[in-house]
Amino acid sequence: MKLGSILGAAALAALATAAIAQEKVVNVYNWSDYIDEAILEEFEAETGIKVNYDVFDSNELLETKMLAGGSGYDVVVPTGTFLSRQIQAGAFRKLDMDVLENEGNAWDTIQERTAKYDPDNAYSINYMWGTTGIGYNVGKVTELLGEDAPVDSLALIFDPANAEKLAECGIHVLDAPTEMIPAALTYLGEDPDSKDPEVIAKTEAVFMAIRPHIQKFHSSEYINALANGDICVAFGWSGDILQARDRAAEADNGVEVEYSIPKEGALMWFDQMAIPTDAPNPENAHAFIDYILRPDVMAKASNYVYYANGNLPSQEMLNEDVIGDTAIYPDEGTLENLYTVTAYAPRVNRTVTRLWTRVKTGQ
Ligand code: SPD
Repeated sequence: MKLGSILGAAALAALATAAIAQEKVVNVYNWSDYIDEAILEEFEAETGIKVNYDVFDSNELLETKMLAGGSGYDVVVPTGTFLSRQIQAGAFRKLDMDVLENEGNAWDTIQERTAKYDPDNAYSINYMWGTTGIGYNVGKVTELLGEDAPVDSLALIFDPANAEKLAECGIHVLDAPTEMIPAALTYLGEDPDSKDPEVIAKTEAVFMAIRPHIQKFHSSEYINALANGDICVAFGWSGDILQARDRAAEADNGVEVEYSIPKEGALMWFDQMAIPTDAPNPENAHAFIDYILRPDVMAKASNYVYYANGNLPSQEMLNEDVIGDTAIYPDEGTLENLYTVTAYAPRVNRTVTRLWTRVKTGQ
């Protein structure tokens, strides 16, 4: 090979290396089934920042990464209860509000609630919020439990007599003790936010009584399982169940899925965008969060995933089947039926984790 060609190849290689070194990226770790991917493409086209997008379906998994450090993520989306513990552990950096031009779009009604987990909302900003309730296949549940099936009650799942009958068509519940224990406490008439180990221990008998009738403990598979008619009941997250409803309608497979907020009370939660302390690209993280905070972008996201968001001006751009659905944007009456919870202290958390392992293994 001639010297000139060798030099030319070397120069090209150096240029390519420089281009790679300069490529702007943002590494995002979000919940599964939680964004319209067109939003990511539009962000990339507008900013030139490439989005590396990974998903999870468990706060516990995210927390393990945040507490260990070195995750490589720039933007993550913990739920408020977990966020508060992670802020205390020093896992997040304060947001630079001067850079977040769209921060003023935050809805004060939601910010008042999220301040319970992130005082002054200094470390996080709301992405979506929602409730945890019952998704059900209308036809199957009516067939097995009759017209008076208690589809708006925790008894649909927690009463062993109902669970036994519904086992025939399949029940999934979340693999999330911080969701399931408050629900079981509510069923027992106890405070869902109880931190008393003796009170929490009462839920073990409730779970063990229905354990043989639960097909799966999983926090994302229920969307397709409900939509395909593979299961008939899921205790899961509001928007996920509404996405299952739409997937079934699109498939035109005769499956009718509905979501109900249990009359005994349901958990209201808040998923918050935050930047890890050791994020490799904090500037790009701010650019990403600021883009998401645009009202048109937030509206597009909510219209796609059927979750409410914490962005006030986006509400004018929401589809009527989102802003007008009280299962997504609860009215005053529905709000009265919702509760929030706070994080477990480490000692109680260990009790909860052990209890949940026994429940899942049935031992
Ligand atoms: N598919 C997205 C589900 C988002 C659920 N967020 C977790 C809420 C925890 N309470």
